[in-house]
Amino acid sequence: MATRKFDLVIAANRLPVDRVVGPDGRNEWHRSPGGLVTAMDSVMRHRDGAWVGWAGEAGEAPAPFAEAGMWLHPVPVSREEITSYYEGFSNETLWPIYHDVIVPAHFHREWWADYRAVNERFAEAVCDVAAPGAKVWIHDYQLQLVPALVRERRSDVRIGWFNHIPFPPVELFAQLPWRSRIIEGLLGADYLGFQRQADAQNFLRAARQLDGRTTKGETVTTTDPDGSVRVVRASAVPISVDYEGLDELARTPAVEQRAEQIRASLGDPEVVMLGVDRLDYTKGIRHRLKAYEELLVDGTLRSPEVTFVQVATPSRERVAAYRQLRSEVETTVGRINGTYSAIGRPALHYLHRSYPREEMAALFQMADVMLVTPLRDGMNLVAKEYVTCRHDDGGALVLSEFTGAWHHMKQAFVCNPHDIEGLKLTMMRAIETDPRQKRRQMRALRRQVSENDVQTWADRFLTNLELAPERPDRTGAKGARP
Ligand code: GDG
Repeated sequence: MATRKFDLVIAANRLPVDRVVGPDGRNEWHRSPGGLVTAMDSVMRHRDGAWVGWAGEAGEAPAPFAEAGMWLHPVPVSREEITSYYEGFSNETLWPIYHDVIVPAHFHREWWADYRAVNERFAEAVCDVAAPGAKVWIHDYQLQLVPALVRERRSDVRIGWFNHIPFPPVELFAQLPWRSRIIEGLLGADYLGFQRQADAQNFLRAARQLDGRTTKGETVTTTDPDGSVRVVRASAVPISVDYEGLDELARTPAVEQRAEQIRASLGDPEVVMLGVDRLDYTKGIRHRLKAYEELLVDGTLRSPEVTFVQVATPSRERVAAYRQLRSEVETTVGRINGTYSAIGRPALHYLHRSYPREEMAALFQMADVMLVTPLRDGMNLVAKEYVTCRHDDGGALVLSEFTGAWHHMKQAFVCNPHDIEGLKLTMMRAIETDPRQKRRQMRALRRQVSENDVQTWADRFLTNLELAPERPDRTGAKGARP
């Protein structure tokens, strides 16, 4: 059977679904967790396109199939490559470097070799499904070589790349032994999108300082292997949430009742604080718990009048730094509960599992204070989801200034999570500020997110891709557009 071709092709490390074997032994596909999938799933439901990605299991890939209105094209990744390309180079080399080296980065040449090999495989799969002149939208740090690899094979397609995580300052990026190869890989694109302007600038600076490229404003000039000169644009397009869909879900009677039920099952405390994160060292969970514990120790907060619910979705459990984090978090949870809980009334509810969307919406709705305290985060969708679910204008958002979200959610209670005293004061302000003032802040936050939702983000990205500087110009002059 001939491969189907599409005018829009998405490539991301993971497909948006996980295989679950149903009770009748047949394959069922359930939505996989994480920020990228949450965002792109709603974008792709409004567009006819193909999604190229890994299906999440080692070895042979399932045949391409249609699911949830999309054409899914699985790319095989072997067991060794899961260790080297995914857990190794993506999550132990790039992830720490791109997040301020919160934990040390590890460099291994074998990991790099497999990263390259898997990127080649993704590029081939993209070329298989891309129609002539298609738009190819590549996602994230796992696929930074794909733009150039696609261009080598297909000069007819338009290539864009979006980074969901921060792009590091040049001093950190410079540590990467393969930094020039990564810059080269990315410059295969026509357009590069980043969460913050600072990320785009970091990239431009790296291209100039480390690789001697000419940059001007938001553009870099590059020469392709065939000698043609192109201009690549790098700018900020901040991601957002499906405001309409989530707002609608949060207003359903089932979700509203569930929110009341959760609150009642917590013993109707005066204040419920909530954290929702993948269990990742970038999310500042330890800092948040430390601040909460100190507020209990000094008697500023008392359990059971106040309680804290922390959902910590399991993540990257085979990577040592994540296992270490889990063990530290769980020790702290045990200590806090051992000291401050009453029978049947824990001071801290720690939930190491994932929940359906409806349950998340109910949790957001019942929480008086949402704690979003990352040490570094590309955007943080949880902050935007929380305000989207607060159609009652209730609640208060504590937001770290080290998230991309902070740049346009300045009406939140802003914190520096490294400053534990400051974090404690901000948590108390979020609890004690006059409710009318808090409602004003929440209304402003909701307006901001509703006017800049995920569809706006996707439209902006695709328009930027469309308008990106023109095709190769063999005279050596810069492209047609700035
Ligand atoms: C990366 C960047 C950037 C979490 N637990 C459950 C669940 N989730 C959902 C949340 C949210 C998503 O996962 C997490 O998104 P974040 O943005 O908070 O974080 P990352 O996974 O690190 O995402 C990040 C993002 O990409 C998008 O560009 O914002 O900076 O690191 O949507 O609600 N969803 C469900 N059950 C859970 O238990 N249903």
